[in-house]
Amino acid sequence: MQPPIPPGQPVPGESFPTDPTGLPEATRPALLELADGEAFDLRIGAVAKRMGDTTVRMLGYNGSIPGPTLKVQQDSEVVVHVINEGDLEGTVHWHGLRLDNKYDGVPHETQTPIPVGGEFTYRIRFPDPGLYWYHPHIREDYTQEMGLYGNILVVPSDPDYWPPAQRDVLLTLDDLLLEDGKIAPFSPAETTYTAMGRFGNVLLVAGEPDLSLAAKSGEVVRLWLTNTANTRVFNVQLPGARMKLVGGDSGRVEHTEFVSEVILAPSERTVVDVLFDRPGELELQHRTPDRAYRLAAVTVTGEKAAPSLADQFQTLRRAPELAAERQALDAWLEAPPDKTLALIAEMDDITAPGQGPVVYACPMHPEVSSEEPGRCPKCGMKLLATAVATSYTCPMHPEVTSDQPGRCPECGMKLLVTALASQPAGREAPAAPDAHSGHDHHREAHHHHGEDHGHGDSGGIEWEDDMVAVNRLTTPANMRWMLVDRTTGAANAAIDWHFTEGDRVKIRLVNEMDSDHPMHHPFHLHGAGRFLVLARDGVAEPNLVWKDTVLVRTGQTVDILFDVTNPGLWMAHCHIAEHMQSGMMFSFNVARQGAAR
Ligand SMILES: [Cu+2]
Repeated sequence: MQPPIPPGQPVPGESFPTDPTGLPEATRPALLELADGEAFDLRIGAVAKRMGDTTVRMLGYNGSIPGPTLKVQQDSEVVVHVINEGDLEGTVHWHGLRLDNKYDGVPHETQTPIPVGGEFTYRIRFPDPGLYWYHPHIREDYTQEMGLYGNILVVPSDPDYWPPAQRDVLLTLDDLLLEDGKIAPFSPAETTYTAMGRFGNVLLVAGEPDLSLAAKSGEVVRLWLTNTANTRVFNVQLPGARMKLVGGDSGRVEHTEFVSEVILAPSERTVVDVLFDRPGELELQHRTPDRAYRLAAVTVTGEKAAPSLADQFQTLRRAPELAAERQALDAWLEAPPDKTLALIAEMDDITAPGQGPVVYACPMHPEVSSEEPGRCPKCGMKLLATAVATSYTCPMHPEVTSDQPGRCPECGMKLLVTALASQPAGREAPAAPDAHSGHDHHREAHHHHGEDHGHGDSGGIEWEDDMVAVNRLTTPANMRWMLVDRTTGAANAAIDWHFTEGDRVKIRLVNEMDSDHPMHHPFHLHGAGRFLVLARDGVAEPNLVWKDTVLVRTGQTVDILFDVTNPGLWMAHCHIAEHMQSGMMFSFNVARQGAAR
């Protein structure tokens, strides 16, 4: 059931505005260095954004995409005066921050939505160093996709918290779906692309479709990466330079380590130090098992960086606060989970009403078909109707035909199907971004998308939209994503969890293969606390870091240890925007210590 449409909201059937004429051109994000207690305005409004040879209408904070980068000191507080001049009512969620519940930006729960033309003032504190971000929490499948996201860099009180680096470069990773030079339409009435989320075909890095970076020889650059996409998982590599993992969602990692790639699911952050040891033309890339995309061109000049940090770059460090957490890890690994959540989907047949589906096929594996409904033996996905009957005939009286199922008026026999029309359930070429990638990067050779989800070369990740036609037609009405509490059986909003400030809770996340569409989910907990990943499929996490989002791959079981620190009513949800919009979320209570529950 759709709730009634509040005044000022678009009416179903109407579309969001798309005309960029007369709008200010989107600018580069400003760096706002904010002192403790400082206040500033954050204005949501429409902008014109150049995308290759076309210009589209998008939304920005203070006229830029991404919005301004907030640079603040750990333990400081700032006041943000939000003015909503966007397309629909909104809130601002301060992602990853452990903050006062009333400023968490959850509509109808922690605040009244800010109407178009309205304002709201947030007081935001920053207890933890690291990289965070802000975005809307109403229809973010639309609003966040339109450009409403920005970073927060919290500078640690301890000057030795991070290894030395010459420069900070903040990069949001996103994608946008363009069709015929326009942003593919959204329905104001409902979220579409509910099955896999909305994949884009243009990659936007720091808001740019074709970003160029420069570095000096011997320079150590810290890359602060945030995945702001609706659903796309990024696997970031930088061939020709050395990459060292130094941090994650909330602060530094237990031990720094040299890596060749980092994987970020929607809303996850990763901090890597990069040493460019010699001059040359490099590429920051996103690499799936099948393709490589250029995220940015990197020109390393012959100019030498001074002073040289090359020696310090070789030094690997440990974080004592996380080494201390590791001491207690064995006990937590052995402990039974306090809560177990299953991640599953229910999907209706996407067929015209009144026409019985007669052939079922897997949208991911079209060679798999059946006359009966069921699941794909290769990937576990629910088989979808691919053909429907368009003509029925009585076998005894061939002159009796109908376009509806029924019985023969002559003899009462059930009419049998005599003609079929195919449905748009067949697998298509994925709508993959090919923006500015050289031909040599398209290694199309074998696009065998995970022979077996979770075990094949896809690694339990849906890297592309492999069922575009079906995905586009899915909405919360025909596709229901669910978090199910395996103890109580309650699903989504019916889940009723109560914790107390100071609790540590072991939560088991089970991404079930027995689901109408098994796929990965980035599971996010709001600022009631932060968590450590304990184990993935029973394997202890080798490098701890405080997190607010964890990627649960297809078929995977992930155990997390949630450190509950902030009282209030908080959300848990999948961070694929379309999954959350289809209901894959719930709220839980955290009581103050000593307070009666
Ligand atoms: Cu999900």
